[in-house]
Amino acid sequence: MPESKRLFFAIELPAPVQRKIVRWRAEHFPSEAGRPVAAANLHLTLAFLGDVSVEKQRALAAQAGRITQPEFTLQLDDAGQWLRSRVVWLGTRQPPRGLLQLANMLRAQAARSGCHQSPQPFHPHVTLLRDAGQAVAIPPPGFQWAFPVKEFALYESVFARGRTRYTPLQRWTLGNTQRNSDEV
Ligand code: 2AM
Repeated sequence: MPESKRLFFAIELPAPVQRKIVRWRAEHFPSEAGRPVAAANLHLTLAFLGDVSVEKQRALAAQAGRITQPEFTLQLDDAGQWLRSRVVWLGTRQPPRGLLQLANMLRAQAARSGCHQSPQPFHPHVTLLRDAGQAVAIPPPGFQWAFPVKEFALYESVFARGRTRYTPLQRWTLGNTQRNSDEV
């Protein structure tokens, strides 16, 4: 069988934001609420690709490299739970246009390359707890953690020894105005 990897495009969270999230989560959710996502695995998915062959990975990476999108600021100021997917998440009340455009482009490229895309609209979120099948009280986020997003990454998801680890394989910089102006 040809080698394939489980891949997705995502935004990395800065380590200080990951630490703040973990502290906030520990203060507000009892351990039985769900399975906490490890700090280093906290991220915001832009497009899920599924199991992808080496050739398709190359093609998707080349297409991602052609995206020219401005940087934007992401503000985590919302939280909720989806009982159907059994997750508790953090999100943003007003997703910046740059975030939506970036996700739409990556999702469209993925669909054109034959990666099945969920028919659900993109709802930017950072999953905090998994297996959260019972409704839990979601405290109003007493925070407004904002950080600049200057790049996005292609991640591999590997499950080994009972743990999932997300590893960035490749990164692309946003706000490549030089390339834009070169094309003019
Ligand atoms: P989740 O956090 O909402 O579960 C790696 O698994 C990332 O890809 C996670 O952020 C996960 O979203 C997302 N993901 C996994 N399976 C997916 C699917 N079938 N459709 C869309 N996103 C998926």
